[in-house]
Amino acid sequence: MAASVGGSMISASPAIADVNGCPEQKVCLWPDTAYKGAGYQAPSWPSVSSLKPAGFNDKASSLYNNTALAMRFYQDENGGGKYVIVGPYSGIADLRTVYLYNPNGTVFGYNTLDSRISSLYPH
Ligand SMILES: [Ca+2]
Repeated sequence: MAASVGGSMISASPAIADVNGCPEQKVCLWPDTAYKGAGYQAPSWPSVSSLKPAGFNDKASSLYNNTALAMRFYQDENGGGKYVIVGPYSGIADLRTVYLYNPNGTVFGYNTLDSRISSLYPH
């Protein structure tokens, strides 16, 4: 448990200022590209069946996976629809062009996942 964060600005809001604000072992999403805007930290790890309760459904334009697991980010809730795989401790600064897979695991190819992510699970 982090009791204090020296030198960092601490806000009462869960919003995350930038990619450096994404805590260890968390997944973070931002409404703008390049990890900008009022970011959102996934409340449960390692999966979120729906981003709707958090008001972040179909909003992410960039994301960072600050966990040791590869993660899948899905177009639909409950792991449905096309998805992108993001490796451990890495992010996607612009979701407008990503390498997508079909629900059956075959390659779909490059397309947008911008403002479409609805759920996330470990790969
Ligand atoms: Ca969606």
